[in-house]
Amino acid sequence: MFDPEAEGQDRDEREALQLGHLRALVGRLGASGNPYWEDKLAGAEPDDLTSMDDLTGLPFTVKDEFRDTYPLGMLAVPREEVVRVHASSGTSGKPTIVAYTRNDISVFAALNARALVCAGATSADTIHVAYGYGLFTGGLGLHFGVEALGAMAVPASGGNQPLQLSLLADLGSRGLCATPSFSALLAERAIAEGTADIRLRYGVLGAEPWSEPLRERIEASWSEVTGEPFDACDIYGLSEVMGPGVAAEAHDSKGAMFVFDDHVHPEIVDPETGAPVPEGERGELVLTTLTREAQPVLRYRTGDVTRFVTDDTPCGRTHRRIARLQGRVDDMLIVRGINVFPREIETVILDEPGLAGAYRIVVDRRETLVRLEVVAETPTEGEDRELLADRLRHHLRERVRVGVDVMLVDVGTLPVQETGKAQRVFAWDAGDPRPW
Ligand code: DLL
Repeated sequence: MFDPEAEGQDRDEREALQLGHLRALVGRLGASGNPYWEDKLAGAEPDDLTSMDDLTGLPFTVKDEFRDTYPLGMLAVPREEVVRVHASSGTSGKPTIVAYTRNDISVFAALNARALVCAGATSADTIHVAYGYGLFTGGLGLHFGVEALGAMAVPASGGNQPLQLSLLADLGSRGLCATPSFSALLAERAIAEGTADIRLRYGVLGAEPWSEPLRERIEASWSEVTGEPFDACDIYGLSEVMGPGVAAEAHDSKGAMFVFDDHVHPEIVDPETGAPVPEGERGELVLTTLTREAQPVLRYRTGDVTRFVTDDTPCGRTHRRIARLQGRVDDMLIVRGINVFPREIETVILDEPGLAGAYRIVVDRRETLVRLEVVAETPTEGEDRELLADRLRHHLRERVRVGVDVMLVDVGTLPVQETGKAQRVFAWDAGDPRPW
């Protein structure tokens, strides 16, 4: 562990700590002099909070509030105390700006250091950071985490695969921080080119949804490159709350992530009603920043779908765990009344050995009745390709419970995406060309 005292803290003690932080937060927000916070708190006082359950008496925060107060209307400290901003690229309109005080940056770094250690990092390691550097929180977030750990950071950022592979080999990096899709691309290229001397042992992979079969594929590919085992571990976070390092998976208890809940408190609610879901059921993750100074959020609706997991873990960390993310409330596809998560489709595609791995999901909305199509690359040809398409159609129907059309194309047909989050789902509206 990076911070054994905090990460292994007794649960009752942690709850007392959380409550203390929450009360202090409400006190600070009330005294901030910012009308946004006065409205939000609607007179709530620290003394109203006697247990963490009382948090549910406070209102939710939604993404639009960042837009409405753009750029810095949610600040809870004087502007002079802000030492950095990041921004998330929203799909339309202005980006969301997030601000940090010096202390926020040091917590951000420490939580990323925890996430790195969860994946197997030590202070002696060289760690290659291939998340984008800049306004995106991924590059600088993990970078400061590597430095807080005392390891050596290689700030490679995204793109330029040949340079990335030679740096990985020359500097002997043991850790790779990247999106899962970019990590898969790099590993496949290293295999194709027979790059020697890569010594990677673990990945800290996140920023986009990824399935278990993609994990298996990434682990097997890097193992093929290095001849040693590789742990691909998940890391979760979002700009509005801080960036990466909100939650992370440990290499010895994969499948669920520890939420660093001494700083960020998780709830899981029914996305329709906002009420807490019964323990262990799937719902929308809601996060409260307990210690953030510059721009805290109270009960932020992440839009991400997960559930609490209570299995025992061998490492001694006592944080609450959440299942790896299922998808987003808003990118859940509703096809002929059935809810479909793109990740379930990915699971079927990557489980099929005849496919090359690259794929797109097309939501064809040209007619009233929405049609779902999977376009996937395969090296097979002729009759074998027909058989493969039939098998895939059958497995998709079994898994997602709606008919999915399948179109198989030659390897190299779909455009390769080297930077940013992988885009897998494309809408096809009337009048548009085919979306690739
Ligand atoms: O993606 C922060 C980050 C950087 C996380 C590097 C992990 C690694 P945003 O750009 O604000 O921040 O996007 C946040 O991305 O609400 C999720 O929908 C999605 N997301 C992030 N991590 C994961 C993950 C960064 N591990 C949004 N699995 C979130 C699935 C993820 N989805």
